[in-house]
Amino acid sequence: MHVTGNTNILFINPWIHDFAAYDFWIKPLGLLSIASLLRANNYNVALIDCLNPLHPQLAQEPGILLSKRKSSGHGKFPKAVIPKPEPLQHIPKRYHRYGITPRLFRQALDDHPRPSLVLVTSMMTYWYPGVFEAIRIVREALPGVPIVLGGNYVNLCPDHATASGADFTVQGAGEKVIPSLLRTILGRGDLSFMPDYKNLDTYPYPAFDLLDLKDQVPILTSRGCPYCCTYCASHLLNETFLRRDPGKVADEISYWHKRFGIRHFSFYDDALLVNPHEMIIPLLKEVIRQNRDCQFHCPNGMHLREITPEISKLMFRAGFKTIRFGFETSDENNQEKTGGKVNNAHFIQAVSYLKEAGYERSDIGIYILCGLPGQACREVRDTIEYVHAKGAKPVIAEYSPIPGTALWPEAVKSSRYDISSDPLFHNNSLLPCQGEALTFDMYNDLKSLTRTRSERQGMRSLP
Ligand code: B12
Ligand code: SF4
Repeated sequence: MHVTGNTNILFINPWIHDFAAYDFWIKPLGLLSIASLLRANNYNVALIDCLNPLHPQLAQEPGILLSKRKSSGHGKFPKAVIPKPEPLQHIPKRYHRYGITPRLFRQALDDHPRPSLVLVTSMMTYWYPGVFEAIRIVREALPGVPIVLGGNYVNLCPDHATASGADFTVQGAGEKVIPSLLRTILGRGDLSFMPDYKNLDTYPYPAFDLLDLKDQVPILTSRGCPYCCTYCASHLLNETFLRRDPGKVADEISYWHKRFGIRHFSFYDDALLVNPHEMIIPLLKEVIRQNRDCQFHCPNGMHLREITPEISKLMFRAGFKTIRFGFETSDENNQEKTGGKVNNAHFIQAVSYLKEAGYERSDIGIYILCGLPGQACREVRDTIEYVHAKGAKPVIAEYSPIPGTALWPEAVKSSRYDISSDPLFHNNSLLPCQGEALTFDMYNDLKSLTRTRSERQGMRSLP
């Protein structure tokens, strides 16, 4: 096939199929970055967002549960109960499709001009059933149109992704692979505008205008991370640590604020605070100077070791509202063994600086990893207590095993599931690597311990 002229390309953000999913400032940033690059090259781009909570016909759809959104860019997705996939039948919880209904999806496919190409993204590895369902429906509705699948699931489970039903599964950053992809599929790959991969400031801003719900905009000031923690995939997804110019990041924030009145921004960086003089300090100063009445949210954990009195004060003044930090454990041996990104002294110091700057305990969310291979309940409980005692808010982050990480072989050995055969078992809500030392009863008690932040109320079963 050889296509010329203004070609239509349809982008699909697929459903999430899971036991639970919360829109914690989730937007399809990677997909919209590719869309804006193609638009800059005169392609006609359109998006069907299966997660769109604003679809005008949602309320009339049978079986859909709607929920109110929060005003600051997060909230519940619409959802419907669906049958569990066969390998998850034994789990005594309801399984959902989060987002619009398949009927509305088919209708959107009919309403769009027939595309020459469909590009589908993917995020968590264990969300692949929603991706497969979207591809199946596109195939039925648009016979003969090539479908390409990319994103994190493909990057982390490339072999498994070949069963997706897409014509091509593509690994790597979309911006890099797009020219050869267009050449292979459309016979047209010479893009007149191409960014310089080593300079993130040459990328066009993501095409957030394609989203119906513009309640918040995610910002990426960098790609990758200089650390290499044993449980994390960052180094598998990014070859190097690349950063933007902080002034250009501030320009992007003010662009979205002026264009759509956006007041809430979420940072998706793996390492926002690292080498603070290169990014966060100049960025915060510029945000304060611009004085735009915006709020900033960091749902992805930041580095405690980088927190200083100056950064704390600047964050507070700039409107950094949701702050979360990766601590993982108070066991210093394990901190060292898993990558050494933080120690207890960093944590204690950071909390005191943040409080001096004006943050309250309830603002300072500290992620604690739960369900690591061989991990005992005691370690998690001690960490919750430690975090609480030092004046911050413990937040449990259930471990999701990721192929290719240093911890993966141990995860495979320790899991009661065959996690290497089916990514459904990577689902963190299954606690796939938990063992006798951390049973589900203990886990439930740990959850209520974090909620009540009390050592004594109803905690008798905790060893
Ligand atoms: C931001 C983020 C979040 C956000 C939400 C992001 C979202 N949109 O869904 C929040 C904070 C909510 C989140 C939560 C979690 N996350 Co998270 N998250 C990330 C993070 C840091 C960045 C994702 C991102 O947007 N990157 C930037 C964009 C530009 O990249 P991208 O989407 O990959 O797109 C590029 C390519 O993939 C490709 N591409 C994408 N689509 C397509 C399509 C085509 C056709 C092509 C050709 C190419 C292509 O091109 C794009 C541009 O270069 C990643 C790590 C990372 N560095 O990627 C982890 C990551 C995805 N998360 C991870 C984990 C473990 C979690 C949690 C389970 C953590 C926990 N224990 O609680 C939760 C689970 C959430 C849930 N169950 O609801 C793991 C993956 C786990 C897995 N099994 O898949 C990752 C990889 C981090 C890690 N620790 O290693 N996360
Ligand atoms: S510091 Fe954070 S992002 Fe970087 S490798 Fe460790 S867990 Fe991953």
